[in-house]
Amino acid sequence: MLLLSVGGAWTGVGSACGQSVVGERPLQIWFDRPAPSDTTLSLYDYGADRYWEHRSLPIGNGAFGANILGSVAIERITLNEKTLWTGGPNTAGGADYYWNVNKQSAHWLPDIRQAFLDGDAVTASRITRRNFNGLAGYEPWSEQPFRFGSYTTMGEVYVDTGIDETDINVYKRLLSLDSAKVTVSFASKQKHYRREYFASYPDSVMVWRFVESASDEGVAPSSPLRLRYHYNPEADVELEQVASNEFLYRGRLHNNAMAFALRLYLDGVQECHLLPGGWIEVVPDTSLADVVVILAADTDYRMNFDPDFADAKAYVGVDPVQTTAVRIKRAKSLGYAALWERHLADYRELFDRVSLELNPEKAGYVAQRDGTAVATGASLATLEAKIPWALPTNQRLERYRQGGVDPNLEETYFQYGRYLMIASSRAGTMPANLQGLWAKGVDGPWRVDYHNNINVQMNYWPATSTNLLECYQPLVDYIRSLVKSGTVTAQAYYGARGWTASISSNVFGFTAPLSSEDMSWNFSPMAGPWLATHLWDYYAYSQDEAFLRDTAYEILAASANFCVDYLWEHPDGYYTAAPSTSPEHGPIDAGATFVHGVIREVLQNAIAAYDVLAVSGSLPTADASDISLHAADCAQWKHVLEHLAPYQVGRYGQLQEWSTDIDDPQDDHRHVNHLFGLHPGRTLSPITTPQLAEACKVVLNHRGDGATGWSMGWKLNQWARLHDGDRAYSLFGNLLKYGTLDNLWDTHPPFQIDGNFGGTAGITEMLLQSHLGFIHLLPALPKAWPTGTVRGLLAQGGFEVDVEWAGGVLVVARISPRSAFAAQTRMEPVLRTCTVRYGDQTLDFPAAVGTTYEVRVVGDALSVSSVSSR
Ligand code: FUC
Repeated sequence: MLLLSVGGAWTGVGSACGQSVVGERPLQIWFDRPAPSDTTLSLYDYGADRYWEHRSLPIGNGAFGANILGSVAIERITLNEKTLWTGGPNTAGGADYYWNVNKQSAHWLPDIRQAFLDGDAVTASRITRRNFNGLAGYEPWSEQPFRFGSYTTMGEVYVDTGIDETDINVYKRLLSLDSAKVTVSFASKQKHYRREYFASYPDSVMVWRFVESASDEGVAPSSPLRLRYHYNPEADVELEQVASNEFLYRGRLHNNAMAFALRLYLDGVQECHLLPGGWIEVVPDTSLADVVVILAADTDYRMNFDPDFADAKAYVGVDPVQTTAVRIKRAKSLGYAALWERHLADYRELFDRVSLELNPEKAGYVAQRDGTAVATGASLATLEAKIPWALPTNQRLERYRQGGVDPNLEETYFQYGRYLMIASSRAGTMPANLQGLWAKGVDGPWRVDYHNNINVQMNYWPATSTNLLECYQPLVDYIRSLVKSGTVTAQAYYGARGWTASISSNVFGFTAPLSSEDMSWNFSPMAGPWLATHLWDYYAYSQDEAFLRDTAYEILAASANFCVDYLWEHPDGYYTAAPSTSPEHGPIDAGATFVHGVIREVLQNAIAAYDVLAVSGSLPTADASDISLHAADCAQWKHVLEHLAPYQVGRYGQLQEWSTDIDDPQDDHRHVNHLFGLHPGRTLSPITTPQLAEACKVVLNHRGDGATGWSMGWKLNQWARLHDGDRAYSLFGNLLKYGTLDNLWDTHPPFQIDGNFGGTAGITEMLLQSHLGFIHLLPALPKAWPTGTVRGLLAQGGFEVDVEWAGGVLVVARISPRSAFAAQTRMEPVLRTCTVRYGDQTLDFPAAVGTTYEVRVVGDALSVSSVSSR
């Protein structure tokens, strides 16, 4: 292993510990300073824990996650379980109270519409404000008991190591994206220490390992470790020593009696004692190589797609004492080495599908490869310049902010979004929330909820295009969890068929508006339809027809029906969204562009889904008459789509946000929802609607290139869809420079994960787009990335795509039609037509699963120059 002494820290560039080998570019986030050993931070004040927010490193298995602070004397690890929520039907208010959240307001719609016809927007707005809110408050103090609830911490564990932290050197706290493991290593008084942390999806446990020694073959710590669980103060928790080296914490939240359990098993120990103050003393077996702590956590929450509205326990159905016992028992029998191997295999199977290399000639690794920089004793500055990952991430980021070029940091940011997706969204639990999985307090920003007017949707943009379809499953389940209650909401407010949701949701199927009369954010009937578009997206990438038939179609069709019923047939002949808004500013409108954009998308998706299933004869039917009902629905969707209020261009040449031309060019609001049709939708584009695309550009110029993290992430995607690579790159640069914390978490502020996912999706959009029915290669390549390779991206239509470019132009694209995601359930067509576009050139060719097609520019034209089977 090659060791470089950089900035007082030892930087391993070897193959041990899951790090990449010399010559490859490691994907890692690391710091050379420990967090202070502070055990006084309150779980009530989520904003005060700056180290947690800026410098901790997250791990997770989709459900159970942690942040590693890497403090020396007393290690601090924050814990989260994704379903640990207050609120829901099991508060003291009971099920009736929980579900009684919708107002019966549909009968007000004619009055609002009449007021608009009378030119009386004030009355229209007043009626909407008073009647289109809901009954449940959004703040924990707004009602008793608090029923919307909040995602809440699982607590923290302190590990008192007894190490003197006054004299530490070669400290390193490193998250390897290549292996999904955090390593904390340092030396103190001639002794080396190493700790390793990972969260395993296949075995549903988290594993911590404590070693004394710098090498892989360590020895167990020579002094006892003392552990203490600092639990959620809004819960009752009991500790039981279930075996000499196994401890069980049983908890129950005060608000809704949700039960949870945390189980700790200590391997490689001589004995454990309970000490006063809740400390567990662990005496290592010094004849062994390490002390390993295996943790399992769970709650009594169960997902429910068909909740009984009278049942307070509709979401209760798991015994966490039992599930954690089973997991620990199994993990014990596997042991550390097998747990590690199984975790690594599972993680790499997903993560390694996509690689990205930007400007390799500038990234330093070529110069480093032969080791001459080290051998010739090059100065530290030379080394740092050539090997940017030898710098701690906070210093790299600072250098990037000052204009430093660092393509490997950009790649790392891209891959970090994929890492965070794998760590926070695996099948069997709820989707990634506002902070993914990692929330610090009893309560958090916006309840750390599911925000449906951009945030949860943005979280899932990269799951499809960056080849992580398995991670999409929690979003699908979340959407399913909203349908039954959303049907009640659709009826109550709009007298509509179908279902919808509103601005915020939780893990208990909440779909009503909240109680605030601030309609700028709280009027959000497009939440449901926007979510429904994700079902089609999943099909478009996966080509999983069984999914379309069995899961998606009815939900999507019901959403299209909701849109049809919600629309107002205006006397001018257009179907118009009234009342409507464009989040989260401006008036109540009679036809906000955002709403029409979403409806256009849902109707198109529903029609396309109908066509797919009608052709294969698999429309869901209980009896024969259902076929004609489906056909009638589809005819209505087509009719409404043809008569939907059109996009309008205003006096500045801008795509109008509102039904009238009131846009303010000074308005730099973070939301750009009226460009929904440009991105994530597909009804606006420079290719199909060039004039309207120009109008989108005007909007983005007005809005500017700053904003909150997620907003920069969105505008990056939108500039990419406008095929302006340099502008997209400058938005990406702004996101990384001004919307990113030292640990590369996106910040709103505070930490909010959507921008990470939006950033990863946006980089993908710069290199590959496929939303218009063809594979568009390098649609927005910036000058800053003249050379590069991306491998393993997915394109709609069921293709996997690699692209190589040099000198700013395409070298070759390799396109492989994939088997349908759930191939066993689908009839595989022998050939699919693949349409590829590069610049102004397009090429069609028949493509077969199992074959890879190489596309190049030959002369002035595109051609499939070679074909290989794989
Ligand atoms: C949306 C945004 C806010 C914030 C919140 C969680 O409402 O407008 O900026 O991101 O979600």
